[in-house]
Amino acid sequence: MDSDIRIDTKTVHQKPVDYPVHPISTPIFSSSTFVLEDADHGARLSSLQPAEGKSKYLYSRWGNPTTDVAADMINQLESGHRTFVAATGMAAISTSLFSLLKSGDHLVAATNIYGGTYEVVTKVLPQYGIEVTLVDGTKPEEFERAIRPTTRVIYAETPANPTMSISDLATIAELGRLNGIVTMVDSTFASPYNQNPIQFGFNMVLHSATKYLGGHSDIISGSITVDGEELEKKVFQTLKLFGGTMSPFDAFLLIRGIKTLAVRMERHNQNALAIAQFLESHPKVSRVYYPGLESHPQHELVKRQMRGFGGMIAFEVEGGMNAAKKLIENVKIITLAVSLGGVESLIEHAASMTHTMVPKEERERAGITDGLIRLSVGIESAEDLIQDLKQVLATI
Ligand code: LCS
Repeated sequence: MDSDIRIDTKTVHQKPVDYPVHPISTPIFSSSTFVLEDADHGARLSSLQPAEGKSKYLYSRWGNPTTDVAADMINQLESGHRTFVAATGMAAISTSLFSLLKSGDHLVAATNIYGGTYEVVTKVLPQYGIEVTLVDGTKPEEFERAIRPTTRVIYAETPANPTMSISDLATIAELGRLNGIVTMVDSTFASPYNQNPIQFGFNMVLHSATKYLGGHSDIISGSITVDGEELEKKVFQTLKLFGGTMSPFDAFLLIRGIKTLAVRMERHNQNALAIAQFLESHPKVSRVYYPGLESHPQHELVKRQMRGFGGMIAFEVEGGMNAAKKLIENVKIITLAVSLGGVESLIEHAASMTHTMVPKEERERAGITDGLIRLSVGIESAEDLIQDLKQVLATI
């Protein structure tokens, strides 16, 4: 820099960064904007035209090299056409819904969904003139009956939070295809290791990447995978305008997390099956919901659409709410906290925590009783986790 340039100019300008190096780990490109080579370069990117031989980045709300690497990794795992990453799972869900629904349109959604999603579909969407019909996510015939000429989206979550109920991916996808309706599924509980809904014909797959994809309980993030160009355009438009874009710092942690997804999921699957079997055989446990148990009412369907059964278990103990509270407060290795999908085991009470916004009547119908406990099984030793549950169950 010229020596006659003043200090206040010198402090803000650095030598432009050139990247002849090839780091094995993706750097955090924490830059809101990107240098344009000339006016035409800026004009082309701003009007969504390719700029041959020049950088494709204009502004980080539209796209960023670090967040793009995370998105591409998830896209590979889901075998999608394109994946977008979002600031949170809820940003992914609301961006997806708002990119396809307008006033006068109709949405058919499963009742068995995460509490926050339930609030969006029952409270927020109707404020914008979008009509919603809720159906039992385990019954494809209810989705079919609810379809109207104005239905634009079918929304499901499988396995569903917290009762592990399953939606039939192939049948619901076919319903959407025959009626020209976009099918969208929240696949967070399965993770791409255990389930790939696009293979069954679903059009959009959503994740709270806060959970298994991130895997370490250190970020809030989301993803949207689409199966074709038309949906890609719609989602990109809404994401960049609503602005629920992921931060490059979070993308760095997400990339780091995804690298160990397979080994983590293998252990989550093994541990959860062992714990579900232990709980099922315990006299103080009245009910266990785990897709990998033969007693799961949809176990045959589960085997058709999931490669593994995941790390999430819900169960009821004898003694209802009081016994459930005692259990979640007295475990020693397992931690009392909401959220899921991290390496550490977490336990919570769904009716008063994650699903408190769902009306009691609706909760009861979905199986979310006051005595229901949800356990996110981590990657610790299964024997230690079983021992932990055993010692508390003996006291209730
Ligand atoms: N989808 C599912 C299935 C979820 O479980 C959650 C969050 C979300 C979407 C929203 O994702 P976020 O914006 O939080 O990344 N589930 C939570 C839970 O069960 N306990 O705390 C949060």
